[in-house]
Amino acid sequence: MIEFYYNAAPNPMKVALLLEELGLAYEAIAVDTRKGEQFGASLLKINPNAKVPAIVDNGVSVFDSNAILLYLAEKEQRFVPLTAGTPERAAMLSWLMFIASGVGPFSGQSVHFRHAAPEPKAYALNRYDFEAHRHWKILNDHLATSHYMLGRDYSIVDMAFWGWVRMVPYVLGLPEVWSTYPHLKRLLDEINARPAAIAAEALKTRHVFKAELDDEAKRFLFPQNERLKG
Ligand SMILES: N[C@@H](CCC(=O)N[C@@H](CS)C(=O)NCC(=O)O)C(=O)O
Repeated sequence: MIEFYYNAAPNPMKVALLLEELGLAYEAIAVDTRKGEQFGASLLKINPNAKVPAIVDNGVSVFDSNAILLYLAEKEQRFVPLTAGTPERAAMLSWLMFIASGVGPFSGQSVHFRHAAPEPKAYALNRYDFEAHRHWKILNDHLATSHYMLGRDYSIVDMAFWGWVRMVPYVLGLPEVWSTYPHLKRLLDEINARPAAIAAEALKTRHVFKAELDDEAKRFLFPQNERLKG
């Protein structure tokens, strides 16, 4: 059985969706990052980056959400174009890495500076808000002419997209944002209706995660701030 180290944040949820889509047997192991559980020795052995998601599949450790998506999809030979050197495989790698290296990090920083950072933050918030919008607009424009991220076939790229697109109103601080990005919303709604997405969303109800972003949680999540204390 696959061990799945997770919390309810966007990157673990991508993997929860794929595990459900594949119908694989897995044990969901809650990692409460607001309590510092990501720094526990057992998780560090699996993911030296001290973050979720991570999996152990029959003794094989994999960390980083998009690496896990690719690993599981290739192993199961589903939801991924497999033939090297083809346009389909090239498009899959391009969009998967675009989400991994652009959409996720810029959206994450937009959340941080909008919702958590102390003042003054106008410069940083403007940079990350701008970049988050720019990345989401690229996806919205792509989805205007492509049903799924890779055309006609639902794939791990849509699952990587789903992890983050659920959060777009919070990421951009705009509850009404869907009128600007209707094609994002169209695919979000479609994926949300899939039984696997409903099961992935229900996962977090099995565990209790700390809700407060208090001083202790901030020390674990933003350890860099300790350097600013005199
Ligand atoms: N590149 C990693 C990022 C993972 C990541 O940032 N995970 C967050 C939850 S979405 C986390 O574990 N945060 C706890 C921390 O930063 O200490 C991935 O895609 O899996």
